[in-house]
Amino acid sequence: MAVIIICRGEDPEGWKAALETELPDLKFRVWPHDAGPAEDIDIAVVWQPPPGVLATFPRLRAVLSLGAGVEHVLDDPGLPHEVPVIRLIDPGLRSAMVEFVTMEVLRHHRQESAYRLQQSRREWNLLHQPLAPSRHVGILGLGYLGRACAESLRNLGFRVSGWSASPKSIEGIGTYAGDQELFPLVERSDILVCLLPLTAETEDIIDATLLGAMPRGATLINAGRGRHVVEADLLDALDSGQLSHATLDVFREEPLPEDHPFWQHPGITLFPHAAAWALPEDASSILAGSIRQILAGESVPGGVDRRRGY
Ligand code: NDP
Ligand code: OXD
Repeated sequence: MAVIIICRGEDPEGWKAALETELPDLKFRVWPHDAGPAEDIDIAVVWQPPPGVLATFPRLRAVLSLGAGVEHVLDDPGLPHEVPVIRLIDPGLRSAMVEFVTMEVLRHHRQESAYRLQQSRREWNLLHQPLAPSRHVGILGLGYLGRACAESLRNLGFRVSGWSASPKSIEGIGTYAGDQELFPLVERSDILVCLLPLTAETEDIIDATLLGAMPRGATLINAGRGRHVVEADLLDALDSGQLSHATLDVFREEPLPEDHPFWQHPGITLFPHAAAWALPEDASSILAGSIRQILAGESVPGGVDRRRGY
């Protein structure tokens, strides 16, 4: 019985050491150099596993994502059908996302880019500054992360609304659900935050039609996935003044290619997928709890509905 750690662009040895401390009686392996016999593997802990690798473990009982998003697992055409996929529900990652979204909403709200431009020109000029209650923030996705961000912004006094697949009721937050209620939310969002999972329904959701429905001069914060945004439509919206600014943390191709127009665009603030990530020292106890439950045949929080895609 063993757990294999398969992660690209992450620190597999750091995860291994942290998980060994939590579960000293279990064997942990690191793919590919220390994978051992494939038939030993019961559980895979993964971030962006190469397509086809998970299919090579004949006794696999569960796949645990090292992130909240799971499209990096579900996109694998060889993923065994019957094996449960579990997304990470990590309070540390949630706190980091709340920090990131709050920081960027405040930066847009307080006109940070305009003041930095003025500074570069040695201009001393006070800009009209509305207060938070006159600014409407819309959040696409009211799940584990989106809801916490919505509540943080509500507590700062912003008018906050959120959009989800199923109806919700959250104190002090306007709630919208389903395809018919997307545009009523978008039309009133001075600042729109995307915290959706990437699924067949949400891919390319931020396109010319959606951007055109936002109030003129609005801003976008995308911390969901790059494939939520139609890049050419976003550039058009920024160049025409329909959008005044966009903060982008995630991209269709990561790392963002060196010659990509986003790098130099004055209307874009860019982060290298840095909004929130799971840390071995925080998240290993959560993963260890899930591993224990799986091995005991119990149900585990964060189970993914493969039909929905999240
Ligand atoms: P959850 O699964 O908890 O929440 C997803 C939310 O999106 C739910 O409210 C869900 O609605 C809603 N949703 C999904 N599909 C639709 C749809 N078709 N129409 C309307 N609403 C929809 O996910 P998390 O909050 O944990 O994470 C969200 C995403 O954030 C991740 O999938 C990942 O892509 C991204 N992320 C990015 C990070 C970064 O560093 N940039 C870090 C971590 C995550 P309902 O509640 O009704 O199911
Ligand atoms: C995640 C991420 O999905 O870091 O957790 O993007």
